[in-house]
Amino acid sequence: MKNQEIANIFRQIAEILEIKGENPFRIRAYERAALNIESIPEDIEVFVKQDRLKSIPGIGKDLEEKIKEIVTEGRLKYLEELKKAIPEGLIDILKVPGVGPKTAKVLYERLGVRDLVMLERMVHAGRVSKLPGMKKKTEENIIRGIEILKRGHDRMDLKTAMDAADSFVGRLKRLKEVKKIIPAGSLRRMKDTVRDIDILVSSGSPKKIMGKFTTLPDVREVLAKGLTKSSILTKDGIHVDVRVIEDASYGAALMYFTGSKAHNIKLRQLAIKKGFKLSEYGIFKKNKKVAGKTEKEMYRTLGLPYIVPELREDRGEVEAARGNMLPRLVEPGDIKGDLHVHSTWSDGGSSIEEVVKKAMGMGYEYIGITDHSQGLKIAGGLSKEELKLKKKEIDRLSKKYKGIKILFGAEVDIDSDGGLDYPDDILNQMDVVIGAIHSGFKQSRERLTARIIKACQNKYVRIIAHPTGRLWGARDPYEIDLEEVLKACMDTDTALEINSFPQRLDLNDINCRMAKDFGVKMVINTDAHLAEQLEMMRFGIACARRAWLEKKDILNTLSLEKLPL
Ligand code: DGT
Ligand code: CA
Repeated sequence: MKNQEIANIFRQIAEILEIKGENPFRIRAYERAALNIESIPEDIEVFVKQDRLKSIPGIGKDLEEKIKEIVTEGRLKYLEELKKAIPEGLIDILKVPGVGPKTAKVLYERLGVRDLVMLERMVHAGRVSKLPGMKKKTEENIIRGIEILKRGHDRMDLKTAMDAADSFVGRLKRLKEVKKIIPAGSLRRMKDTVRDIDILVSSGSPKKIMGKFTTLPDVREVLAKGLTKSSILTKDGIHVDVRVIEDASYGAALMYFTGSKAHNIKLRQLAIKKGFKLSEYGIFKKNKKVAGKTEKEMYRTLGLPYIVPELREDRGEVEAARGNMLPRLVEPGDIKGDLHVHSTWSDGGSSIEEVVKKAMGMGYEYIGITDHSQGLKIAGGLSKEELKLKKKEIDRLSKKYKGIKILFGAEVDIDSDGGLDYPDDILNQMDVVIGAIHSGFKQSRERLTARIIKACQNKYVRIIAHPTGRLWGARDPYEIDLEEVLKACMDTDTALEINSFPQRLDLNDINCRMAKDFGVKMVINTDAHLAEQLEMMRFGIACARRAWLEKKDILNTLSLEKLPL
């Protein structure tokens, strides 16, 4: 949890510096450090102890000191001083997507807007568009931005939920009274965003469990404490419920609280048809319990094979199960490599060698080193000369590490008209070329669609990265006509990425399922900016499984010789 705390502090610093109009590179440095820190799977305190902070991308001497101060003191003096320089509520206003520091300043100076509540009042009263330099469109954007912000607060990304759940499960497990413990709900279904965490415990001593749970150190507030169910808010504002269930009905409860609600309703209807009654306590025939201890037993009693949690959304899984037509979902062991990884050559924090070692540790056959292209200066994009040097380095490492194929590639920026940031005679030297949009998100749907289609038509582009550009809590997806893009992918043999970064998970499950229906191949990539982040693959796999994808639907389950790059 420390990682998130530090990331939040760095983000706040970036925001205040932004209002103060400081050097954009300095601001970006804090933002980048925040993003990297929150996506490290390990606890940052381990890095402090082992004196490895500088191995994190973007952490130099200065930020190293700051992290140490936060870890040891629990606060950062620099941030406290910065905060004094501006009105408090202005920081919240900056969180509205589409409101930059300049706008925030004008709103404050001309309308006295000091917080979100006032901002909302002013935009709805039409006062903002009357200000010099502001258009009706700005006002509409702010209204939409406030909506995004509110939604972002409502739910968290999957990794945040998983980390929080793991921490509670880890602590509660130590009680000998706990027989079984599993986080259920949307988290168990591996949904990309999660509203709250529902933990189920099987135990004969609920009182002991409730006592422990409600007094754990991460608890900020106990919302309810009952005999078998309690709810708390963590220090990060995450809502966690724990329910204690008897072992005899653990399977029934797990099924019920895993959901989804729609899946449960479907099962209940099926149970009724078969003359049963289904509830969170079990399956009953004329008031006699016939199943309940395990989920497998529950499904079997309903005449169904086991349905994995990722599929339980009432998107045809119950029908498929009845017909024995459930897909054989892709599994972590099927993945043979990661085709989208950054290194220190652009904005990554690990050297190519570190990435290669990590990839070998994961048992991969190949690894694509795809740094940013020249136009993306802020992310350290590579010039043509630097590309040559990078190629040399890859050749050197290829001789040293024979157990893995290191693919020379790039994440090439797609410009505002669909052109690519490197000419064809450079692209043709690469093993893997990924096209990606990093700017012009506000263009019309037609234009954005046309840009992607044009990139697909370039014969060297084999993959489109994070196709809709969404960043959870920060940016809605940009609008594209997915059907048109899918058609273009089919015509040009281009694959679409499932970006495994928890804030992205893009394409999402629903869009991936549509891609599968079209016959478009997907690639599950991590977009790692640090060797450890290759572990994010599991989130992308979860997304693929929720989309019913099988091994054959995914390019990077193919061995190197079969890879159509
Ligand atoms: P979320 O919004 O990310 O927390 O999503 P869930 O699916 O975790 O939803 P939540 O926490 O409201 O409830 C957990 C599970 O409990 C849900 O997936 C299914 C079950 N459940 C909750 N309310 C109902 C209900 O009214 N009917 C049925 N059949 N199941 C319910
Ligand atoms: Ca939930």
